[in-house]
Amino acid sequence: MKYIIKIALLLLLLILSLTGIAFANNDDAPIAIDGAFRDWDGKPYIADSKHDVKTPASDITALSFIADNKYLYLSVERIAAKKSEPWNLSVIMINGSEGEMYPQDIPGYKAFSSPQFDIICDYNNSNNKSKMLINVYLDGVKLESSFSGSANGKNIEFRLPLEKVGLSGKNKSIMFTVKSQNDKKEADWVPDGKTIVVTTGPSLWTFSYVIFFGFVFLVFIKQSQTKRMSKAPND
Ligand SMILES: [Ca+2]
Ligand SMILES: [Ca+2]
Repeated sequence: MKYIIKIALLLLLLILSLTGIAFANNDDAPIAIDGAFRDWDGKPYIADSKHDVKTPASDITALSFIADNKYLYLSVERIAAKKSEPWNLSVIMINGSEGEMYPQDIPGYKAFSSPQFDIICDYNNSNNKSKMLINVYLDGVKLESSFSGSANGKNIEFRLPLEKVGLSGKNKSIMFTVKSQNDKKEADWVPDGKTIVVTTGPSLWTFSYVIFFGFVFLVFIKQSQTKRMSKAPND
């Protein structure tokens, strides 16, 4: 019996050490998409390695995230940017159920399909970095557009409408990962080989954590198999 308790405690410790756990306030619209970044203080945050891609403008150093029942809010920081260097990000909605399913090829992860948001930023012929227009696309359709970059060109914030990928509503788990890419076909993934999970409200606390892709993949596959099985009698 003692042995079983010991094993259970060890397992618990292992799980706790594998997951970075963060709590965050989930008031209505927790973030203003306005190019001011103070509202991200105390929100869940992941640091990413510097120099894991050669191009500084594509090299993500930090990602902050939070969700309410309608949107996933993200703030991204990169290592450096020269004048008018574009951002080119994709947010892979791992458990998204609506929108076009794109085949995903993520390092350390089995091939699967899911919807993705694409974030294309455009300086609108201006050298003033805070005048950068940040556009959110899904399947080639522009859904959001805002001037929400920092003046030094290193930070942007934006929000993704969860309804479009079937993940809006109360107490939904949202699983995602972010890719920064460029014309030289370099890609910086955040987080590396793991996925981010955020739970929507309505509780005052949003639960968010990072887990290994493999584990998420297993859960995800199991869920879709269960769905398929429960659908089968109607086919
Ligand atoms: Ca803001
Ligand atoms: Ca990086």
